[in-house]
Amino acid sequence: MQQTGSNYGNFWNIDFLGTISDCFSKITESERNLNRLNIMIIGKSGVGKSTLVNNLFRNDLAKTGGVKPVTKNINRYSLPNYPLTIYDSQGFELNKNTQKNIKKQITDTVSKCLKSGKTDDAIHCILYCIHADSTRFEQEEIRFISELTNESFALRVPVIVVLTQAYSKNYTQQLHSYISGLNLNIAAVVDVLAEPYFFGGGQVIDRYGLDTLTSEINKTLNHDLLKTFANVQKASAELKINQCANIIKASVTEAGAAAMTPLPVADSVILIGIETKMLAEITTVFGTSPSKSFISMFLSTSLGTTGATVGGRALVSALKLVPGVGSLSAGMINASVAMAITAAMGNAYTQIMLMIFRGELSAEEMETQSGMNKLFELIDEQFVKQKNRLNF
Ligand SMILES: Nc1nc2c(ncn2[C@@H]2O[C@H](COP(=O)(O)OP(=O)(O)OP(=O)(O)O)[C@@H](O)[C@H]2O)c(=O)[nH]1
Ligand SMILES: [Mg+2]
Repeated sequence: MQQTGSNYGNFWNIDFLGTISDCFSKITESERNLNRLNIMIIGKSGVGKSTLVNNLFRNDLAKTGGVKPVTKNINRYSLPNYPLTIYDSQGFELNKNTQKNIKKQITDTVSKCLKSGKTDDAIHCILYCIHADSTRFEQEEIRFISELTNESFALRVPVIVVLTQAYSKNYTQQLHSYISGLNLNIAAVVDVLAEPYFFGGGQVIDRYGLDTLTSEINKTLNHDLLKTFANVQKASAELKINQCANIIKASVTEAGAAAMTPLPVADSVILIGIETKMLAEITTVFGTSPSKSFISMFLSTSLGTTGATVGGRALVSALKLVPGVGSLSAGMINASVAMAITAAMGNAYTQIMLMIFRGELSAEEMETQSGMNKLFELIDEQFVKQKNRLNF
C-alpha cells in the first residue's frame, strides 16, 4: 500500500484511509460469515417467553416484525442481517385436547429443520419455559419434556428448562429441586427473572439468572455457533469477554508468526491486516456498528499516526524507547513487538466495546475530545502493560 502523504505522521508507511475501509469490509465480512443460530422456545401462554427472548437477545425480535407462522401455534421470528431465528410456540396450552396436536407441531418442526442436513437450518437448542410458581405446574409438562429428551427420540436437540418469573425464591427452589430430581435428560434447569418484579409498597426484586442461562445455552452449542451466540446475546458481558480473549490470542499468535523474521516497518501492512481483522472480529462479538470516524480514531490513536501524545510521548515512541525494540527505530519489527502491539490494540478495543455495551460510554461520546482522551489513556495503559509483561 502507498503512503497517503497526509499529515498523519505516518510511521507505519500505510495507506491510512485504505486501512479504515479495509477494517470496515472485514467487519461486514465477519458478520456475514456467522452461522445462523435457531432457538425454539416452548411454554404455556403468558409464562414469559417473549419477555425472556427480548431480554436475552439484542434486537427486539417480537416488536420489530419479521414474524412468519410455521404452524398454527409456532411462529418464526427473524430479521435481515441478524443471524438468529426464534421459533416461538405462542399460545401453547398443554391440556388433554390440544396436547397431541401441539406436540406434533413441535416435533414436526424440529424434524423438518433437521432434514436439510444444514447447520443453518437445524434447531440448536430448545428453551422449555415453566412458570416458577409451582401452583401452575402440571404433570403433563414433565411428561412432554421427558418425551422431548428421551434418548430414543430422534431429535436429540438439547433442552434447557427455564423457570420463568422466578420472583418467589421459595416456590422456585421447590420446583427446581423437584425437576432436578426427575433425572430427565435435560441440559440444565435455570431460574430466571428476566425483568425486575415490582410488588405493591415499592418492593422490587431485581432481575437475575439471564447470565447463567446464557452460559448454559453456550455449553450446549457446537463450536461453529459460538461466535453467533456471542454476537446475538446481550445478557452476559463475561461471554463476550471470553470470546474476545480467544480472538486476541489467535491474532497475537498470527502477528508473532508474521514477524518471526523481523519485518521491515515498510511491510507492516501484513501486521496491520492481522490487527484490522482482529478488530472486525471483536466488533462482531459485540454486534455493534461503529462509525467510520470511531474506527479511524481508534486506528490512528493506537497506531500513533495522529502524532498525538499522552504524558508527552506518542504511543509508538513508547514502544521504540524500550530496549529490544531498538530495532524498531532501525525500521524493523520483531515478533515480540508485533505481538505486544496486537495484544494492546485488542485489549484496548475490547475494553471500549465493553464500556459501550454496559452503557458507560456512548459511541457519540467517543468522538468528542474527552472520549478521545479516554481512548488514548486506555491504549497507552495497554501498551505499558504489554511492555512490562514482556519485560522490554
Ligand atoms: N416483572 C416481570 N414480568 C414478567 C417476566 N416475564 C414475563 N412477565 C410478564 O408476564 C406477562 C406475560 O409475558 P410474555 O412474555 O408476554 O409471555 P409469553 O409466554 O410470551 O405469552 P404468549 O405469547 O401468550 O404465549 C407480561 O405481562 C410480562 O410483562 C419477568 O421476568 N418479570
Ligand atoms: Mg409471547
